[in-house]
Amino acid sequence: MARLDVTETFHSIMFPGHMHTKDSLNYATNFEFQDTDTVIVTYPKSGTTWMQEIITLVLSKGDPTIAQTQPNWARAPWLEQYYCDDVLKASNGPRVITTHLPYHLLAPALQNSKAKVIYVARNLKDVSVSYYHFHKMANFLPNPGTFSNFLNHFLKGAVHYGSWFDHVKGWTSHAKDIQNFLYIEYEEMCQDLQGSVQKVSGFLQCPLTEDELNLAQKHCSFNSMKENAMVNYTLIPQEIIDHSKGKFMRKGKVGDWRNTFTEEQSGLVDDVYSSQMTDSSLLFKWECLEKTVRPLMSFNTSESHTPRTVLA
Ligand code: PPS
Repeated sequence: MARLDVTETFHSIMFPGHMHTKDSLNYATNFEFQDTDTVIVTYPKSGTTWMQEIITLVLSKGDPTIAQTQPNWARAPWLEQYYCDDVLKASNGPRVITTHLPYHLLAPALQNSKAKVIYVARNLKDVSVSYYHFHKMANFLPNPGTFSNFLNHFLKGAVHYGSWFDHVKGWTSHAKDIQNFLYIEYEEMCQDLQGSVQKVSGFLQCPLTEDELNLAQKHCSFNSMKENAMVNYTLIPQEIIDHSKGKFMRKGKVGDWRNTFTEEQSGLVDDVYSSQMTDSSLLFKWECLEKTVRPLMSFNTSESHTPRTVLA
């Protein structure tokens, strides 16, 4: 499947035609989830591949064999991509499925499902920089032009997979409607990888011994994954991902946006963030670290698996 220049528009959201077709997107929205499924949900560049690796290692009790011999898309295929059905049919054992779809497109399929949903969110400034660099190397995404040009499109949601704001708000505001939901932030994974792996193992009810946990943590570190051809996308031919233009495992840092953003761009994002998130009670940990946008009055700590909320 080439279609490198094709954009597939589905429910007003653009998707790269290289991996998506109308049929594959319809397949995703009508998917029959099983209660034993684990579903990784992310906006692009938010820690998708990392969570795929963590889950693989949790399920294999820290044994890296599968992580080092099977590409991530074969272990945790993207639901909306054309090959998903074939991969799932060929798999045995509990299914791990990945998706970048917004909540409203998957909500009907997920209704009444007991599938375990893990939502990974990342600071939108770092997401925009990571996404910009990925556009430069991925020949199935449009040429991003300058960062300033890309950022304007990104803030309007006029990029592939749609608006970061709609994605994050859609999924987190419906966390309570999903029976088994774990919310985790990329920043938390960077700050406390062992704790994050433990959180995932607890959520998947797949306890690890201390040795297994240490092994899992070791193999999903940035440095291990950077060298692992099964997750660093070097298996993808040059004409599809141009590896001379960058690396998929690029920096893996929190706050790297500071090396790209001007002060003006940072202010613009803060303003758009404030206006777009007024109807959201979500308080990101990175907000606390960087600047508190709204006063922290009270956390809802009754359910550790759902996003923390602030009563403003
Ligand atoms: S994609 O294309 O949507 O699947 O991309 P995604 O996997 O969501 O995001 C890629 C970014 O995640 C970083 N990454 C990691 N950071 C820290 N530690 C580990 N182990 C790790 N694995 C992936 C990757 O480097 C991309 O971020 P940037 O900022 O570009 O480095």
